[in-house]
Amino acid sequence: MNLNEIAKTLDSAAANAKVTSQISHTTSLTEEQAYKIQRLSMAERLTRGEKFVGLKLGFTSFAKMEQMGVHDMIWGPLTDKMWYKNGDELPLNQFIHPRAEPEIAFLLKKDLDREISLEEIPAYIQACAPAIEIIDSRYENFKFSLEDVIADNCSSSAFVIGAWQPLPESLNDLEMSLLFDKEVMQSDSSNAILDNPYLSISNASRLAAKYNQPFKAGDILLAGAATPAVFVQKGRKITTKVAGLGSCNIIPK
Ligand code: OOG
Ligand code: MG
Repeated sequence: MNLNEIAKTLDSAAANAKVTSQISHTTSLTEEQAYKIQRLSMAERLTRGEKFVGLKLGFTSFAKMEQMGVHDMIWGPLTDKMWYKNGDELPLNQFIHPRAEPEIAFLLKKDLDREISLEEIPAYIQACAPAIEIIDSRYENFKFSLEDVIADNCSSSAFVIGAWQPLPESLNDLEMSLLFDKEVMQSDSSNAILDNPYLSISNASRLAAKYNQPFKAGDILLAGAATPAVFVQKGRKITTKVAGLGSCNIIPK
């Protein structure tokens, strides 16, 4: 099996917004091989000039794991091309079947090369903010195995971050909702994210250290969705609201 060929197929599916079939239908991959493919396809993007801007975690809530039928946390890199500004338009012709998720983002103030504890977070994290992640699986019908989705860079395709806020003492018990125009499509407590969204930082630091992924001052981290993802609808403004942290939005066109 040629991991580089699989990486190129996935990369071109993402670049051209064209579906491709699940790798696991024809090839069985280990998790390690899946992350190798993820790195190879990311290398293609970086060669085209995209810049690494941070990491995301996925499947940090039961709601997401249940929705997608997978049962382990995943992680992958984010690039500047995926980063839309608050209030931007989302050009739907560049996506296959995008879905939106309500998330919390973090901003690193210091390079991080080892696993840190909850107590160390204020020393390493500058700020947090409400965020929207747009995921867009490159696989038919948005169906995949855990290895498939890891290889497909965790379905990452776009994200928006609201205004940065100082870190509150606790990020527990905050209502997080995803709205299309004024309609609440999904909502849950921030506790849905690993029982405590701050735990996403220690998990990301552990993974970054384990896989030798540099994590630097100024990088961002997406903690993972608090609720199931919802298919984007043309013309309906997408908003994430996090109680106490504010909101951000993007308009699919
Ligand atoms: C994989 C990405 C999951 C999250 O926040 O849990 C994710 C997918 O569901 O396609 O981004
Ligand atoms: Mg997500």
